[in-house]
Amino acid sequence: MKFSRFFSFAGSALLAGFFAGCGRDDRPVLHVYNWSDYIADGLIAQFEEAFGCRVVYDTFESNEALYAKLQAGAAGYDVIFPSSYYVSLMAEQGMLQRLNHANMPHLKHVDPAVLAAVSLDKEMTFSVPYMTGTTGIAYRKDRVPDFEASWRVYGRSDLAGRMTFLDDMREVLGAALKTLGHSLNSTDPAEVNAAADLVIEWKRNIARFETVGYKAGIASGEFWVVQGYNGDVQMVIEDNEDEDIVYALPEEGFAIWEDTMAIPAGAPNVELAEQFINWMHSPEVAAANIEFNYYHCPNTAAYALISDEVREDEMVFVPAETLARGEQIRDLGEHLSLYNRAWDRVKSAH
Ligand code: SPD
Repeated sequence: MKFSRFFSFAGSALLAGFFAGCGRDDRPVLHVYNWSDYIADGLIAQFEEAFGCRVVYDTFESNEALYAKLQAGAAGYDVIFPSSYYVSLMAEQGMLQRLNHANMPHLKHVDPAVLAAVSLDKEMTFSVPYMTGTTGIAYRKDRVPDFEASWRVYGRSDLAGRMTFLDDMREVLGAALKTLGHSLNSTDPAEVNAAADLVIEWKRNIARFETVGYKAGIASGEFWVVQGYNGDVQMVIEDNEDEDIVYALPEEGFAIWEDTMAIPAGAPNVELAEQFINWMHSPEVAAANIEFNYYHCPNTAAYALISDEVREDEMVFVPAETLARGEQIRDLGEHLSLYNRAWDRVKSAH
């Protein structure tokens, strides 16, 4: 972690502690629930200052964890960041509020091309796009010089114990489905079960399912092959200035996804939540987030504000011909339980 990354969070925590310690912190509170490592340095402190509020920031590592926590009755979040394929499910179950666009003028900057091509909630009824990205394989070329861009690498017993998969059901089963030549949104029980069987076979070669620690693991050399999200891998490469780490998109195909911002039903502070989502799409803030996260935030006004280096980085702004080899993760509707059962089988297999 860069020093600045650490100090922005530490500074924010100290400020909150100072107010709390003096017993005179009557600022309104915004509760944000986001993925780890997913907002630029200092932005939370900037928002607190600009809106005279305090932000309580909590993180999760998978859509399943977010959904399960809210389903279990966790109340109190004002802004959450589900992937688009969970938005319709949550909306149908009354877990999300309709968004009032009149209170969010910066939504005019949301890139219409991305809304048309990638977003599932195209009218932004319940969610606003935050970042889009891909899921591929990062490997250490100093350790695996004969790497081939295929999910079949997970079958290599010579790399046993040096590989990780994300702890992300759709991503892992999706990789196996693509390897078997199927859609990663397949709802055919035979195909999904065959994918689970393949992951169980691969499981003997992986160290663990890991969504956060794989980044430090590949940087330190503990892991040599990891399934990862493009921006997270790029962050590891940049932070460690490590040219031996390479991101590859497997020949069989890969996942394309979009993470969004939404307001859960029962959010205590809707006004502040709307201000936060709106502010996240102000051009300067969106640009800061692209530069920090190395993901594509679909905000047309931000594109002119980012460095040429990032704008021309094909890991961040993935060319259309590359995206054409991927497949977007979609909502499975009633078939989600098929995947849940397959995933349970993968997790409990020895
Ligand atoms: N560090 C933030 C990573 C966010 C990844 N979200 C994508 C999930 C798609 N399954």
